[in-house]
Amino acid sequence: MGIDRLRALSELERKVLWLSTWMIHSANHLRPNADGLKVGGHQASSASMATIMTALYLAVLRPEDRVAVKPHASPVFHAIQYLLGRQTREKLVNFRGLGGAQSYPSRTKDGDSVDFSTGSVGLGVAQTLFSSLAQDYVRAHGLGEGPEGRMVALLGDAEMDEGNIFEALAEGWKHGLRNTWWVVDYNRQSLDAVVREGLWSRLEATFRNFGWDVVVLRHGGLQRAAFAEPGGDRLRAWIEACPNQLYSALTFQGGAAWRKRLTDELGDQGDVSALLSRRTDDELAALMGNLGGHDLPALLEAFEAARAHSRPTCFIAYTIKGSGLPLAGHKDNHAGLLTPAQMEGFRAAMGVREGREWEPFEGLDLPEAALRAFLAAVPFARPATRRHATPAIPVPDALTVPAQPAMSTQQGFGLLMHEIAKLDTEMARRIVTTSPDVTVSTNLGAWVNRRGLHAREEMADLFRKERIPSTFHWQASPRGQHLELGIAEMNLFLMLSALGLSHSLHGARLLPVGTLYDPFIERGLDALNHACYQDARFLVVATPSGVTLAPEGGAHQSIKTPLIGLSQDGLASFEPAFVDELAVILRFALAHMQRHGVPAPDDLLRDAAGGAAYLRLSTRAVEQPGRRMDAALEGDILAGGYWMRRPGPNAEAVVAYAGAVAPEAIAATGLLAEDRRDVGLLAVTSADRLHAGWTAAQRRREAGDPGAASPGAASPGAMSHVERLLAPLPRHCGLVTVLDGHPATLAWLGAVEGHRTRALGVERFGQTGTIAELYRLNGIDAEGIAAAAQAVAPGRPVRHLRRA
Ligand SMILES: Cc1ncc(C[n+]2csc(CCOP(=O)(O)OP(=O)(O)O)c2C)c(N)n1
Ligand SMILES: [Mg+2]
Repeated sequence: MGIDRLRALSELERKVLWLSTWMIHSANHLRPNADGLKVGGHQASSASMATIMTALYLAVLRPEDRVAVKPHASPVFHAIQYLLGRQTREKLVNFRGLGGAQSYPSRTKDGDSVDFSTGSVGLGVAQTLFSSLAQDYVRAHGLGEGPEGRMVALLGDAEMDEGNIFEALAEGWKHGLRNTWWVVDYNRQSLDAVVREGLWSRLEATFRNFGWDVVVLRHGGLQRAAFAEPGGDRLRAWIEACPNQLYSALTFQGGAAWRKRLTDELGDQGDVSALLSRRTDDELAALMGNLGGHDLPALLEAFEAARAHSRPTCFIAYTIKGSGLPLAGHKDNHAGLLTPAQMEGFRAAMGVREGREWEPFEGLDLPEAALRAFLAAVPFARPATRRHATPAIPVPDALTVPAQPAMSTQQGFGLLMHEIAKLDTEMARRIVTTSPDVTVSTNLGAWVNRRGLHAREEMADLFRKERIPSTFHWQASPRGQHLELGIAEMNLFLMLSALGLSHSLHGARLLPVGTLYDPFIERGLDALNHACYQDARFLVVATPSGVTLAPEGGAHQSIKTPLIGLSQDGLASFEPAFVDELAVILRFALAHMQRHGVPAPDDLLRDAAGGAAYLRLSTRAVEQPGRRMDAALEGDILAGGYWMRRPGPNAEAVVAYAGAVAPEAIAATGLLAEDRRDVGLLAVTSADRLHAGWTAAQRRREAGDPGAASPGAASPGAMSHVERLLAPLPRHCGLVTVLDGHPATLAWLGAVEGHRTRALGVERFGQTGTIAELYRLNGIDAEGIAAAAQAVAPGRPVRHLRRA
């Protein structure tokens, strides 16, 4: 048979440590540096995890497992993938360069071995928990195939300071979490500091309280053997009582310092003195550094034992930050780099010859052929689909628009979802809704009544059983399609991110729809950003929004979410005013989240690539337009806007509005039209898409695209939608933009064709009141809009103007 597994792993572990250290060194010291900026990379944080990750990737993990790697251990990850033939040398040489291996593992930019993008500490950790829940959801619905995978997070000990991890722990407990491993690189150092004494015994208790197994890997084999020697129990007691700071400091100082300290504190105890003097300084340093997280056999044994069950398990692996490097243990080592002289010493110690630094088997004590054979047989690298290509679920050409004379977009959303809930289609079955304790108040109640709550076990709605009247039936079963979450909005976005990657990670396409209050998007914003960064596919629907939620007051009013929608990459954002627009947009979103194509040059919005979507809705009932939908209008709504009242050739003023202020914009246009010619009213359904198209068209023209010319003269295909809308306006026409949100969202419209513009919106924390009062206060009522028009397009004063 092949070579001894442990020997091969320990040789490869050395190589992993070498390559990760060298990769960072090379990027910082050898690659030409045009900016004079430190390139960076974390040699100490990487070294800390070299053994753990070698054990996992080269022995323990199976192809069905999915992993979130501690962001600053990225070089270790790349080194391992390189050894497995899943990463190129060129990308390693270009670590942290354009197109090179990424600073932090990235799903979209590194190869398919990255399951979760990490970078913002805490998020990757929690995401594995939600991915495990997503995997259970998929299985409960009879989807997905092959063995269930473990969802594994490799985390730094200080990552536990991120509150979102605790929020996730609570949610996992509620949903009967399984198949989740968190492996803590317990080096007792963060970026700035040494971790507070005793913190982890509290965290350990927290894990156990939430039903996790906790496996502590404290001592390595060398230490355990020493403890068995006479006097060993004293040494063990000393090590276990040693404060984190002191252990780190002595580690940094090395064998002589260890000997002095141990001799001072334990040395007069006969046996212990003998135990110490049997070892050279180097051997003593090796002994004291031999913690559980650097001990391959201990790690392998612990991981393999946990494979036998599905209980969530937290491994606390004691490590030394910078283990094996001259920066080991130093409290300032987080961003520390080996000096060129230290690197020379390390190279010699690793037996790596000059010029052969990137060679995968250089300096190892086993024959290359044997190591190659070992790597070829690594279970993680078995041919298997790590990223599934899941076909899209058909979406109908149109959704049934509820017919009511006056509705809010929130109400319309609830009705549309109710209509979908009645369908017996694959799309209806694949939709999974989730909400952080605002299911009812965001109008998902009717959907949940029909489709049920999801839980691993049947759970009756006791109110229903007791015949207590209630509008809502909260019957839970494995077949249910709504995942009810606690209030934490971070969890909502992590859940959407997990569900929204299910097509790729678990081989089952889901259509996740999450609802929350618009202002609380900001509470989960980093998780939303991260979900988009790793190209998760979902729809988030937010109500109520803006000052339009009037009596709820300033604490619940969202001002800047439209700017989030405008600026968030990977998220197509809409703010419709009417329910027929919403129906078109909802249908689009369900299709958009399933697209994975390559955009053609004239696909300015890059729709072929697909993405997530965000709908900012309102609770304000507004009068609905009559039946009016056709293909052209649909196209305009999706491109971001349409003329609700087309301006004539001599237009003096145009009002452009988004969302719930539609009635005010319509009324203002009416006022203006009394005294002005050709007034126009532009309905903006997506500031985001109008803006994205505009900048993309400009960039195309600037890049000298032969099909593109200046907006005025260009072939229409080269123009963006907003340019086509605004180009016909005469130059002197004034523009007033208005929305219930930050005015900057639409202010840029004036820059498209150079029209003088006044941007209205909300800039200050709000008040409680009626809609009319609050709109007046913010100057976004009809009179405010008309007054603004008067300022940018002076003509005869408007007669009915209250404040002109
Ligand atoms: C949300 C967030 N805040 C801050 C940082 C900057 N940062 C990166 S690593 C780190 C310290 C991490 O310490 P630990 O988790 O113990 O990792 P290790 O000791 O293994 O380097 C910090 C503060 C970050 N990446 N993400
Ligand atoms: Mg740490």
